[in-house]
Formats: sequence, structure tokens, C-alpha cells
Amino acid sequence: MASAGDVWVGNGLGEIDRHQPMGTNVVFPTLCTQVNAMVFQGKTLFLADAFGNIWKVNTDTLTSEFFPQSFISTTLAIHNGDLLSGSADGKLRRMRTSDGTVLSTMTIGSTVDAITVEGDTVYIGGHDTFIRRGSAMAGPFTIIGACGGQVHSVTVNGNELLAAALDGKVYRINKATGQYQGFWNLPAGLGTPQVAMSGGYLVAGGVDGLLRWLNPTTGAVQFSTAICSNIHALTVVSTCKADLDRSGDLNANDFATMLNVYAAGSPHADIDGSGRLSANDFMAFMNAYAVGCP
Ligand SMILES: [Ca+2]
Repeated sequence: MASAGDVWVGNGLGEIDRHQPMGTNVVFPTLCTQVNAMVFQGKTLFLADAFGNIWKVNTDTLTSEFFPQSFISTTLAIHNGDLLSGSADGKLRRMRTSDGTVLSTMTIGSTVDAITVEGDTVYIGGHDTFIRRGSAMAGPFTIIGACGGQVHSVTVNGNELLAAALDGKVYRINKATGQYQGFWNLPAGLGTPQVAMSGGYLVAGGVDGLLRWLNPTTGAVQFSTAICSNIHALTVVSTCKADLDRSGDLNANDFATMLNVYAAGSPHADIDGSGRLSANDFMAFMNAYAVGCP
């Protein structure tokens, strides 16, 4: 159910990078000013910058357009074909993806720094350290939990909401009841942490520019790689798992890439989505290869 695959990163200078099994490449050296948030709808990348612009990037043609707004989006999500924006002025807005027109606005209260959507439910984290939950279409948003610091990024792992806060901790909260399950410490020096689930891993990025894949329950670092300085936004894009070299088709190169990423301990070799590497991943790779890619 959880998506896994390529990780796209935006940094403090507006650089956009894509990390995939064959390595990391720079997609745009400087698309804009600081990237606040990124989200994909199919192959379209939506991005919010620190000037209040919403960028719409076609990742096939690498062409873009942008929609200036009167507010600063700090976090983005997709719901029902629309773009959801959480903002520094404490609002949750629904925007049309074709031209950025604001379709509706709900007042949350505190500065919104993080949203994540599952089904029709939105989870919100912000400056006041609270976690709020409500309907994506109509609200209302009620407080279900609290963290020990400003919440900067949220993601869902099964029954748990994971909230990365500015106190350097990830808080685990039962997403249905709000019950506090515990916390673990992020690696030091992340600054403003960004997190997203990728299969059985939690991917985290921050100011030190390293992308890390962590155990989402314990925080243990499973794998890390240097991406760029000052990661401000990241999003995970699900891909055809067997097309490991991302060539668009399946051939012997994908077997060679599987062997290489497995030998390197890369989370891209976790084909069965268990959050660790084992012989089962080779079985899962063979099965995925036999099924083929859409
Ligand atoms: Ca391939």
C-alpha cells in the first residue's frame, strides 16, 4: 500500500534533485528561491517556493509554469485531484491544479507547517506543536495530540502518524485515537527535518544534505547518501519496482542493477517493502519482473 521509489528533493537555493537506484541527478539547478514543499500528481511536480509561488513542473518535458499567490505555502498535498496547501497564515487552501485558483479556504489557527492526506482525512502539524485531524473537504479540525516542539513534517506509517518536530524528535501517535506511542531522536544537525514514508522506511532529510532511510519505529539509520546542501522539501514517487535502472523497460540491466543496489545495502533493493534486505527481495524482484510494468 505504501509508496516506495524515487525521492525528489528541493533545497534552500531552489535546486531540485532526483534520487533513484542509479544515483542522484540534478533536475533543475535553480528553479526558484527556497523550496518549501513538493508533491507529485502523476508525473507533474507541484512545488511551493518561499516567495509564495506555486510551480507546476512537467517532469517528462522539464517545462514549468508558476502561479503567484498572496500567501506562503509551507506544505502541499493532493486530494481529489486538487492541490492542498498549508500556509504560514494558518490556513488550509484547496487549489485547482490547472491554474492555481484557490477554490476554498479553511482557517486552522496556528501556522501550518505540515500536512499529510490519507483517503479523505488530513493530518496537520504546526507551530503550536499540536496535531490536528479533519475532513479534507469540510473540516472541522480537532486536536488529537501534541509534540514537544514545533511540528515541521508529518507522514503516516500504518496506524501511526509520525511527526518530525524542531526539537529533533519524531513523535509516534496513533492516527485514530491520538494516543501517544513514543518518540525517537533524529540524527543531530537536521535543522528543519522533512520526512516521508517509502515502503518500509522513513526517509528523512535536513540541512546537512544527507538523505537517510530510517526504521520508522526505532529511528535506526539503515542507509544514507549525500544529496545536496540544505534539504528543505522531499517527496517520494512510486515507481515500477522491477525497472531498477529506470530505463522504462525491463531487461538484463535491471538484474545487474538489482545486484548492485543489494550489495550496496540500498533501500532500493527492498523490493518486498519489509524495511530490510533479505533473499525475499530477490524473489519479489523476480515476481515483479515477471508481472512487468504498466
Ligand atoms: Ca530497465
